[in-house]
Amino acid sequence: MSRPRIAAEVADALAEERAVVALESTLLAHGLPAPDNHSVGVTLEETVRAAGAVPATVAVLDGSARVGLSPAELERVCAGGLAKLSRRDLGAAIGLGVDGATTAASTMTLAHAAGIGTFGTGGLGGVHRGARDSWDVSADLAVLATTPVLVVCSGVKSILDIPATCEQLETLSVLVLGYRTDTFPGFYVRDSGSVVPWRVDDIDQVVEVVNAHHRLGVGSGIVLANPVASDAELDRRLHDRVLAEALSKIETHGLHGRQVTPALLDHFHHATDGVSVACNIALVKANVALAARVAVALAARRNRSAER
Ligand code: PSU
Ligand code: MN
Repeated sequence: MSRPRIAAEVADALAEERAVVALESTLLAHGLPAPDNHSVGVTLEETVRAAGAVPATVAVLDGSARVGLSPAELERVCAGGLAKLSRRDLGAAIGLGVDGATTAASTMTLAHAAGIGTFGTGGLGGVHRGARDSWDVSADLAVLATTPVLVVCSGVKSILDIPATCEQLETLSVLVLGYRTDTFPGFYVRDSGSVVPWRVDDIDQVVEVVNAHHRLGVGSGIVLANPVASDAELDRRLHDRVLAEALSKIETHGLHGRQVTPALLDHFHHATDGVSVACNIALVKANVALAARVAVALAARRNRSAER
C-alpha cells in the first residue's frame, strides 16, 4: 500500500512518538444523520485533543487517502454524497480519483500504514443475521485478523448476529478485551448476552496487554469493548421492541444486502424519537476519549522504555 497523505500535525506527532488516535469517516458520512454528523466529527477531534493526543480522521478525498483532515475537509466528509469504502474499495477510489468515507476496515488499514496504532469508533461491522444464507459478514472482521491496531468500540449493533460475531473474532485470532465489563457490549445496550474472553479494569492493564500482544507478533488487531454509559443506554424493553419491529420490516419489504443496515437504523432513529441517535453519539464520544487515554499511556510507556 502506498503511504497515505498524512496531515502535518499528525506526521509531527508520529515523528515525535506522541499519541495519535485514528477516527473513521463512515460513521459520520453514513452512520449519523446530518447536521449532527458534522458537530459530532468536530467534537470527536476535540475530545482526542482534550486528552492530550492528536486526532487523525481518515477519508479518501479527490482520490487521495488522507490521514488527518483540515476543518474544510471534515465538512466535506459530512456534506453527503461520499461513497462508503471498505478496504477492498480503496484502490478503486484512489485510482478513479473520487471521494469516499472509510469504514473501520479501511480506516484501520490506512491508520496502520501511517504508523498509528489506536483507533476509536462507535461499533464494528460483524456477522449479519441470516449470514448462513447471505454470507454477509463485514470485512471489518477480516481486516482485524491481519491488522495490529487497537480498536476501541461499543461492540457491534444488536441488529447483527452477536454470538456469531464473537465466534468469528475468536476464529480470526482477534483479541477481545472488555473494559470494566465481563460481557460483550451490544452498542445501544451494555450487555449483549455474549461474554468477553478477557476483562481489563484500568488503562495500565490495557497498555500491558496491548504491548504483550504486539511484542509476540501475533499480527492481529485488538478490540477494547467499552459499553455505553448506563445513563445513555437504550431502555431494554424499548430496544427489544424496536429491534423486533425493524427485523420484521426488513422481512416484509424483502430487503437484503447493503439495504438492510440503513433500513434498520432508520427504523431505530424514528421509532425511538431520536433517542438511539443520542445514545450513538454518547458512546462514540466515550470510546474516542478512552482511545485517547490509552494512546497517551502507550506513548508515555514507549518514551520511558526509550530513555532506559
Ligand atoms: N456500526 C455502527 N455504526 C457504523 C458502522 C457500523 O454501529 O457507522 C459502519 C462502520 O464504518 C463499520 C461499517 O466499519 O459500518 C461496517 O459496514 P459493513 O457491514 O458494510 O462492512
Ligand atoms: Mn456486508
